[in-house]
Amino acid sequence: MRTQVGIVGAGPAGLLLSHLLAARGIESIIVENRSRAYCEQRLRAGVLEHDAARSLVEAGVGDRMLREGLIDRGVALRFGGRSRRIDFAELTGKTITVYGQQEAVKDMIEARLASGGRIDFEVDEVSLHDIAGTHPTIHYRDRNGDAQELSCDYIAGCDGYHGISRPSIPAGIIKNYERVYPFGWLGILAQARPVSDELIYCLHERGFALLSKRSDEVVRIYLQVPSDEDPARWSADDFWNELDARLAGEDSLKPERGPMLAPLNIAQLRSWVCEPMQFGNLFLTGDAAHIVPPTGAKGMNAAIADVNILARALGAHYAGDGDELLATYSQTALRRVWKVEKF
Ligand code: FAS
Ligand code: PHB
Repeated sequence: MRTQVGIVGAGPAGLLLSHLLAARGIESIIVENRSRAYCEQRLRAGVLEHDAARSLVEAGVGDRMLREGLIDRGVALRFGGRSRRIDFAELTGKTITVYGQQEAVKDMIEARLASGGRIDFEVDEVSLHDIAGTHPTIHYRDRNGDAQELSCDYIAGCDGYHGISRPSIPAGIIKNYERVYPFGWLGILAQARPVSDELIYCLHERGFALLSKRSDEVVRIYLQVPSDEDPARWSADDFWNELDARLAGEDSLKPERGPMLAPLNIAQLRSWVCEPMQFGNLFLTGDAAHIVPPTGAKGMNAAIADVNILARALGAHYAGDGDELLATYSQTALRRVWKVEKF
C-alpha cells in the first residue's frame, strides 16, 4: 500500500492532522492499535482553548462542539476563602470551550470516515522503517492479522507518550527533559450540576482543588493528593467531604453531590519534552513529543497546535512551495511547547 503521509495514532493529533491534510488535497492513512470504541470513550481533556476550538471549526469538525460545547468567558481563582473572577473575554477577547476530548475524537473519527478517510483500527506490531531514508514505511498487522506495509513520503508520529514513533528515532539523537511533581490529581466524574458556571481553581492549605465540568449536568473535579495516593482508599463521600473542606470560606460554596460516572482515578503530574521533534521523514506531534500536567488544560491544545504547524509545512511541500517549513518544524513547534511547559 502507499499514501503520502502515514499517521500513527488516532488521538486528537492524528485525527486532526488527517483532516487538515485532506483539506489540502494530501492523502493520509491512520493506523491505530486500539478499537474505535476504546478511542471514543477514553476520558481525558475537557477544555479547548480558543485557538484549538477554532482549529476544529476550520477543519470542518466543530459543528457539534459549537452546538453542545459550553462557552466560558472566564474562570475563578479561589484562595483565602474567597473567589476572584478572571474575565478572559474582557482581558483577551477570547473564551474557552468546555467539550470533552472524547467528544472531539468521536466527531473527527466520524467525519474522517464519512469523507472517505482511512483509519485502520486494532492494528498490532507497528514498526517504522527507513525513516531517514527515501522509502519510509510503516509495517503492521491489521485487525485480521494480515501483515501490511504502508509506504509513505512522510510519517507523523501521533501515537502519544507510549507509542513507537519516538523510540524509532536512534537513541543518541533524542534528548529528554523531565520534571516529576510530588503529587497527583484525584479526579471524580459525577452526575451533578456545577456549583458555578465557570471553572474554579482553588488553593487551600489542605491542597489544591479544581472544579471543572463536562456539561450542565456532569462535573469533573480534581483534588491534589500525594503522588502515591491509592484511589481505592477513597469513597465518593470522602472525596466530597474533602472538597467541601477545601472550598470553605466567606461564601461557603456547597457543590451538589451526585452519582459517580467513572471510578475515581489519579492523573500523575509531570512535565516532559523530547528534542528534536523530527528525524528524517518522521515528525512527532502531541504527547509523542511532550507532556504537561493536566493542570493548565494544555495537553490536547498543545497537540492541536503542533498539528497545525506540521499540516502547514506538509501543505507547503506538496504545493511546491519548498521544504523550509518542514526543515524547521521541530524548532517552530518547540518554541511554543516550552512556553506551554512554563505555563
Ligand atoms: P493520544 O495519547 O491522545 O493519542 C495517541 C493515540 O495513538 C492513541 O489513540 C493510542 O491508542 C495510539 N497508539 C499508541 N501507540 C500506538 C501504536 N504503537 N500503534 C498505533 N497506535 C498507537 N489534557 C488536557 O488538556 N486536559 C486534561 O484534563 C487532560 N487530562 C488527561 C488525563 C489523562 C489520564 C491523560 C493520560 C492525559 C490527559 N490530558 C489532558 C492530556 C491528553 O489529553 C493529551 O494531551 C492528548 O490526548 C494528546 O493527544 P495525542 O498527542 O493525539 O495523543
Ligand atoms: C478538565 O476539565 O479536565 C480540566 C479543566 C481545566 C484544567 C485542567 C483540567 O485546567
